[in-house]
Amino acid sequence: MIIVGERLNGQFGDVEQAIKQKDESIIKDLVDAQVEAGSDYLDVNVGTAVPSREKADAMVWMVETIQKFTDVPLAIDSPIDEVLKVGVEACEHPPLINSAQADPEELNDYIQLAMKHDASLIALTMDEDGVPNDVAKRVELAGNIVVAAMEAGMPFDRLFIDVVALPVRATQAQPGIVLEAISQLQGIADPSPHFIIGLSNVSQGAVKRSLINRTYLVMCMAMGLDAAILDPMDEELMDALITTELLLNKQIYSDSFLNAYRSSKRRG
Ligand code: THG
Repeated sequence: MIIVGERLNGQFGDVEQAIKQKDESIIKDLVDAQVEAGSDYLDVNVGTAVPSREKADAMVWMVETIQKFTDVPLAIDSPIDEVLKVGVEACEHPPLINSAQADPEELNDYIQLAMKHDASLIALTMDEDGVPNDVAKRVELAGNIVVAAMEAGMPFDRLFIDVVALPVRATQAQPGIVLEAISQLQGIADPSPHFIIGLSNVSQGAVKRSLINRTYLVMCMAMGLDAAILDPMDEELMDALITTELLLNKQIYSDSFLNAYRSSKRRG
């Protein structure tokens, strides 16, 4: 499982404060904890901590600050073209670009950006009409994404298709639709692209968030999800993730399988 740590996001009060006050110690603590917990990438999103015209500067500050404390690659997360591009430029290691929508122009622009930086790319199965309500449209958009990557010569192991998880509290049929889309997309290309979601979206506004998140993660992994943006500091969530990998025969069983996975992920 490819783990993208979600916590360096200005949506969270502590990170919002860090951005506003340029407080490096808050950033360092979240970097250390997420790296220790096994993150393969750290998502970087300025959220709404600063007004739009200051978001590009805030992104560069976050990227430069995080890189003082870790070599783990970053997932540069912004819907604003300029903020995303300055974030990618500031990266010392090839990042994960988060994200492109499936409209041909934006998709091709971001595929080129990824190729230029040896980066990976998250492409969303949504377009100018928004997030599709059904499985068929998500699968169709994923097809467009795969064709665009193929035509640009982008290796599929650097392509992450995001089937876009939505809050169960708002639209109760959506989690099942996402599961079905993940299932139908297995085998779309060989070698396969990765399949990713922003896991915490599913529990937004709900109670028992951690329980909802870990239950849904297990279901998605059973369908073929192999990457997720999540809170790696949620220990019960990580236990469920590791146990699911074991039950899917992706980890060797030993009595210490939880510890074995955690030490195999730990960086020096
Ligand atoms: N796909 C991709 N990128 C993404 C998402 C996605 N990036 C952002 C988001 N979705 C994933 N990250 C988060 C981060 C925080 C929350 C959800 C997803 C979250 N925040 C709290 C809330 O909204 O209730 C607020 C913070 C708090 O708890 O104080 O849940 O889908 N490619």
